[in-house]
Amino acid sequence: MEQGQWRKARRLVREARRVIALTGAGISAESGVPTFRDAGGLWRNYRPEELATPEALARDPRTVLEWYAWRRSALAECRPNEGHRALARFFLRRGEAGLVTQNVDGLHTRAALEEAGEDPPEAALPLELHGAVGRDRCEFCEARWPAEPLGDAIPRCSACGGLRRPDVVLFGETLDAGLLDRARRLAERADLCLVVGTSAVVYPAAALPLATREAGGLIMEVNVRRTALTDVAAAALRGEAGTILPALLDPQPAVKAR
Ligand code: BV8
Ligand code: ZN
Repeated sequence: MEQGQWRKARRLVREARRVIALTGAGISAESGVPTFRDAGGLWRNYRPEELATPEALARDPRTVLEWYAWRRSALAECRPNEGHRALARFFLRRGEAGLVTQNVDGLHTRAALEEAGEDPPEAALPLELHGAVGRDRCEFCEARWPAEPLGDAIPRCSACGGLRRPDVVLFGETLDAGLLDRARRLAERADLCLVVGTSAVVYPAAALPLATREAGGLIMEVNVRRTALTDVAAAALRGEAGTILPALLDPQPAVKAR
């Protein structure tokens, strides 16, 4: 990336009063988590939009729950990468929350624990718009549990007998209204929306950067390729999140005056 654009991007970050970062599956690609729509994506011969739906879960719970069990086992080997950690450090330094993720892999939370220790300040923690695959919830009541390995029987809620399912938002399900409200307010008040590793096709999350722009803020994109947002971004940094984010966000050592 040429120097001028890089200097402009670093200045935009330095001068931003309020920043929201929206991340997608691309930020976890370097951690070995398969993305949704890239080649070699998530599942051998299904499309996530077909499997990750309440209809599929009702029609064929075993196949859907096996898919999530497979994803959980793949995730067990993954660790946060330098992109997750640079974002955790960035919001820790700024001291105010602004990290919003579409991902359900829990890697932003693990990066915050690695960067800020056992009880990270809220500023370093992500708003997980689509939930977390490391948790189960009951399809009927509010009961939640840490995810457990799938046994032979379809797991049931001990309190009400409802289906125990991953605590994620499936396609066609509504997001938690409170979380979405908080994310929208962060986007509207931000003067910079940093969009990292998302194809920006899934709504309502993909509307957040546009909310920043409509309120007069700027969009800055970090992605290995063009997306639906590239043309409306004030800066589009082409490359891998794990490489770009530390260089973009970490305070650089002051250049020694020669
Ligand atoms: C909703 C949890 C109200 C599950 C996810 C018809 C019926 C019903 C709904 C709809 C419909 N048509 C449209 C909708 C709305 C739908 C939607 O937007 N669909 C899309 C597919 C068109 N949205 C919903 O259903 C939402 N709910 O709207 O409720 C409603 C209700 C009923 C009817 C209408 C409306 C719920 C959406 C949440 C779905 N759940 N996850 C699970 O994970 O199992 S979303 C899922 O996709 C993941 O969370 C993922 O994060 C997300 C978005 O994908 P991306 O993150 O962008 O990943 P992708 O692979 O696409 O892109 C990766 C990017 O990274 C690429 O750009 C690549 O270039 C880049 N990259 C790769 N490597 C790197 C990199 N960048 C940087 N560095 C690298 N190294
Ligand atoms: Zn229950």
